[in-house]
Amino acid sequence: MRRKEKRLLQFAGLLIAALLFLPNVGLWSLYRDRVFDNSPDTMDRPGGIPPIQLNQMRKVAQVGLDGVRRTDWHDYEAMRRDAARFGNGEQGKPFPLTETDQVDQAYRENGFNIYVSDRISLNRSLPDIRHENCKQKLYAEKLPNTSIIIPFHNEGWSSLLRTVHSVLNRSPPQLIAEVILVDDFSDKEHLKVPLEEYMKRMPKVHILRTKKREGLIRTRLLGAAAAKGEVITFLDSHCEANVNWLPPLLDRIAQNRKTIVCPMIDVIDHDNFGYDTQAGDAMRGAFDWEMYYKRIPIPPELQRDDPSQPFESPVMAGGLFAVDRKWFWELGGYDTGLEIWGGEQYEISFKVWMCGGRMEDIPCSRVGHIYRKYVPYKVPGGISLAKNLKRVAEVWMDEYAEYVYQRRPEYRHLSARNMAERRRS
Ligand code: LR7
Ligand code: MN
Repeated sequence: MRRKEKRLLQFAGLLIAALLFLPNVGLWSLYRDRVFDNSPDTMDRPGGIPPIQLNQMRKVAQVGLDGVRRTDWHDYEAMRRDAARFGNGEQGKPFPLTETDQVDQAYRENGFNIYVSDRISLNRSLPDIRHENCKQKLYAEKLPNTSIIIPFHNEGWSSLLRTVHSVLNRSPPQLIAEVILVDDFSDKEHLKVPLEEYMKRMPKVHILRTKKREGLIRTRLLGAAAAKGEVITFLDSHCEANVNWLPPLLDRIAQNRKTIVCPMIDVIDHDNFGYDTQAGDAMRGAFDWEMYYKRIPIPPELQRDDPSQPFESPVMAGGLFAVDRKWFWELGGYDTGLEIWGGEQYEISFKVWMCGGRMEDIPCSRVGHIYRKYVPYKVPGGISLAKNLKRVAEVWMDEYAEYVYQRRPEYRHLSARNMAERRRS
């Protein structure tokens, strides 16, 4: 009898411990759900949580011919929770705008409608618009972890926080070493003490600040210099990471550390915050002789039968990519003579291709970005995009810089800081 009671007690103890501590079962999982959820206008869907197919719950692992153990990295529990959300902007739906929502003031400070952003949950759900094949893919069980680096200058409160929430909500925690927010000398009050107070509840998030306005290039470098993760992943300060966005990026770097990878960049509408793919998905980055960035169709001979496969890209859009941290520094990081905005996407792209690395777009990784209506921030006097572009062309394009001068004769006599010094180094 006694022994039986003891057994019973032991069992009860174990049960309580499991309830408290087991991930996804225990009470901590409830805590994790709630602690970040300060959502406006979000309720559980009437009629309960939609069922999820059983085959989607199965976590599989396989050993490939290369001996690498691969696993299903999807977080089905989080996906189910997302699917159950409804309310303003949920499932990436456009916010129903009235004319009063579209006053100029809403756009002035950010170049997008911050009133709408403020009325959408920081944890809003997004539509899973990946190619069907992405849903079956397995990635290495052992992946490098990453520091996420987000530079910002006078970013809106809800757009910045939604970036951070989406990353933490949709990434396997063990793959996120830290999130580094780097403030490029913002003067908005909400980005000072209130941001620090808010981030106290997110121990992985650190805030660094520049001592003067540096521009996005040196601001990213400040974050990268502090980063401890094996990989660094840069994002703009107004993004939303979509389902299982991170493992497909890290997996390519794990296979070849000299690969720089970019997610597919989806569009978050600057008026209504609807989430959608960019027009024409089978496109990749390019530029013309004016150094104007554009996306052009992937040439037919390079198109894959399976559109979920990674493909090579000559130049990246700039803001959203992951790179092995040591490789980033072996490439020399960014040219610190590039000011405020622009040109750095070519510089890093040219270097990776010229130094024996490669650059890829990864269709199974999707991240939304708010394309602004206009640039809201000031650029200090004497600084211009043209100078950055000239500098990149002169340093890296050799005789091809001449083509740029033919199209932009006014670049020829621009003085771009420290050019000779850069070439020597
Ligand atoms: O002075 C500044 N200091 C900053 O820290 C100016 C900007 N920033 C921050 C800003 O808060 C944001 O997080 O730097 C980031 C990029 O600035 P944006 O959002 O004003 O740039 P963008 O989205 O208009 O421009 C694209 O091209 C830039 C060229 O320098 C950068 O590479 C951006 O990261 C890049 N954005 C993307 O690639 C997302 C897809 C858009 C495209 C194409
Ligand atoms: Mn941006």
